Parts: sequence; structure tokens; C-alpha cells
Amino acid sequence: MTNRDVHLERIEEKVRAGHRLDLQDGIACLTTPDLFGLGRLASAEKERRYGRRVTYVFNRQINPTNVCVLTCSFCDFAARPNSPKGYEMSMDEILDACKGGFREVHIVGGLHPKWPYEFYLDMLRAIRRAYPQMQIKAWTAVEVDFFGKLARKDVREVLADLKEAGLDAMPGGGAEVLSQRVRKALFPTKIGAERWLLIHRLAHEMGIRSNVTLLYGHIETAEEVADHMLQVRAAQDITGGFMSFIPLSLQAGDTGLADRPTPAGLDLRIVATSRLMLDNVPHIKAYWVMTGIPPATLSLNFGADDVDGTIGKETIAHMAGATSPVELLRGQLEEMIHDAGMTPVERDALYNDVEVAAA
Ligand code: V47
Repeated sequence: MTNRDVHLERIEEKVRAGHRLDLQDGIACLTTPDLFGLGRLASAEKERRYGRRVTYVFNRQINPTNVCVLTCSFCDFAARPNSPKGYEMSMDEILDACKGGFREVHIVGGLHPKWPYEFYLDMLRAIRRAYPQMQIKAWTAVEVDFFGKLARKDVREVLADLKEAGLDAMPGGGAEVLSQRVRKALFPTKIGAERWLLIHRLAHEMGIRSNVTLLYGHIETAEEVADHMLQVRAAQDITGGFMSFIPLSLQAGDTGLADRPTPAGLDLRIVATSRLMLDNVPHIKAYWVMTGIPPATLSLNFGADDVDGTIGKETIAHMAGATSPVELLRGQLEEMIHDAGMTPVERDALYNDVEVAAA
């Protein structure tokens, strides 16, 4: 027996009829007492699209520096310029970290006040030259905006430069919650929703596909989460360039934003709701680095169809106290997917299949 929820029954009818969910439906999903009912709906939607398939990528995450001019209160990774906590990787260290035959390198870092624009382009060129087979997913809209200021260039020109230097795709970080209230409270110096969405729209128009994240588990309300999803859906209706939606569970660390880890029920509600609300975003990612492995495994029966990757060495979440492993081996990721009753499929950065592992 589950807790019956008439709102969820109405949502089920809408989903069956192929009607889009609205703000109130999103809030109802996020607050339903019938968690399993929600999971069943979202899982059916995932199965309709992908059956038992769950994808993963053999990747390496590199965070070249944590030195950052921003002051976002949810971030324990960033170090103010001149702080002893700051680090900077050299080009050789970055190239060395790419060794290992990875399909994808995912690069994101702080907004360093002294690194020149050319350094970022050189980084792409050097990686492309040394590892021509590896796809490069690099820099959030927040960084791209910053590069524009550094180079005194329009964002379109920056994106063209990055693409020419070897960029294959953009990660979805920096969206946080697309809400003016949350922005003011937690990240007032970072670009807001309009600019973030504009940069992704321009990237999509130039053939650079990207992802979109949601940071949850802090001060956000269910209405703000549902609205974030609607803004993403509306943007996707225009360009179709988002590949995946990635909920990021807050790692509270020393941020003071939460006195306990995000509840697993919230992880599952967010994944399931995003699968149902975001009918035009193909992939929903269970990002095990933030949730830990048990909720990520459960998410695969709540609508998620991807687990990101092997990661290599994660620092953003782990500097904020994440207790998940800093990396997983391919076999461990596959084991996690099997554990959820699903079939692992290896993909590349653009979600093309590369190899189907034996089930
Ligand atoms: O933009 C920072 C978030 C993001 C914390 O596109 C935090 O494939 C939780 O965007 N707790 C970077 N989150 C990571 C990211 C990402 C990760 C995996 C895959 C992809 C992709 C993108 O991490 C930041 C910020 O939103 N973040 N601090 C924290 N304490």
C-alpha cells in the first residue's frame, strides 16, 4: 500500500495523455506523500524511452584552479585570491591528468583573476593535440561570461574561439537555482538566470551542446525548483541543445547552509520530478558524486538514465565534505547499474553509445 495522492493520479492521467506538466504539477510531485507512486510514474517514463539501459562515460574531471573572485555561499571549493587554500595546476599537470585513455575530460574551475584568456584557449589546444580522441566538455556559462570580460569580447566570439580551439560540449554548472530570490541570498555576484540561459542559447545556436544543473538541498522552495525546471523546458523548446539535466545535492561542508546531508527522499523526488517535467531534455543524470552511491542507485528506478562517469578525481564536492568516493572504476559503475536492475551502456560526451557491456 502506498499513500494515495489524488494530485499524483491527476498527473498520471496528464502524462498518459501526453500533456505537459505545469508549475502546480511540479510542486505536487516534489511534495507528494506517495514517493513510490511518483517513482513508478517517472520510472515508466524512463523505461518508455530507454528500457533498462543506463549510460555512463569513462571520464576524468579536472578542476584546474579553485582560486575564484566570486563569493557563493554554497561553495567550499573556491578560495579567495591569495588565500592559502588556493591551488593552481600547471599546463603540464593538466595534460598529465588527461592521461588514461578517457573518452571525455570535464573541465571546470574558479574564476581566476590573473589567468589570461589565452591560457584557456591554449589548454584546449594542448589537450586536443595530445589526446585527439578525447572529447572536451569544458567551462560553465559563468566561466564563459568571465572569459568575455577578460578578453573584452562578446560571448559569441568567446564561444567561437573555444570551439575552434577544440571544445566539444559545455557542462551544466552555474545554473544553481534559476531564481532571483535564491541568487540574491546565496550567489549575488554570479551571473543570473537570464544571462546563464542566454549563454547556453548562443552555444546551442553555434552547435555546442550542453547540460543544465540544479543545486538543491539548501533554501530553495518546491515552487522555485518546479519553476527552474519550467525555465529549462522553455529554453529547450527553442534550441533543443541541452543533453542532460543534472540535479546537484548540496554538500553542506562548512557552508552553514544545512546541518545534515540532503535527505535521500529529496534526491529521489527531484530526479523523478525532473523526468516528468522535462519532457524535452533527453537525459536525467544520477550524479553519484553528490548524492553518494545508494541514492544514485535508487535514482535509476526513479527516472534517471545516466550516472555521469568514472570522474578520476573530484574536488568541488569533496572540498565541501562529500563522503562519496573521489572516483569509480568502470567496473564499479557497471556494478552500481546492475545493482539497480539495469543494463550498463558506455557512452561518449555527446551521448553516443560506444560499447555495450555484457549484462
Ligand atoms: O556549478 C558547488 C556545484 C557545480 C557545491 O554538465 C556544489 O555533465 C553541491 O556543474 N554542493 C559544478 N554542489 C559541477 C557541475 C557538474 C557536475 C557533473 C556533471 C556536469 C555536467 C556538471 O557544482 C557548480 C555548483 O553548482 N557546487 N559547490 C556544493 N557545496
